[in-house]
Amino acid sequence: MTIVKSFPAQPKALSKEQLRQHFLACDADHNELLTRAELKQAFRKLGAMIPGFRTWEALRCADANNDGCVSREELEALIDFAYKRQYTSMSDK
Ligand SMILES: [Ca+2]
Ligand SMILES: [Ca+2]
Repeated sequence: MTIVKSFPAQPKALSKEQLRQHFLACDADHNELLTRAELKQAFRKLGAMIPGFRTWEALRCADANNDGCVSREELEALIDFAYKRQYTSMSDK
């Protein structure tokens, strides 16, 4: 039996809790709503290749009342959406 050693340099995907903290931190004006612009910034920091497209996808998935923003009630769906994409960093690049 071969045991595959875990590769230490392999980045670990962010947990849902980390993603929650990240999205809350990206609510720049603290109005408890993540606007399209705030979401785009959030996905850019997560290292998304095309943040604008991810934002569009995320809103389609999480924006239940179609107001173009993610509210606190809709945040869980947004976290699920981001979690499935296995983002590994919250860099400021
Ligand atoms: Ca906001
Ligand atoms: Ca909404």
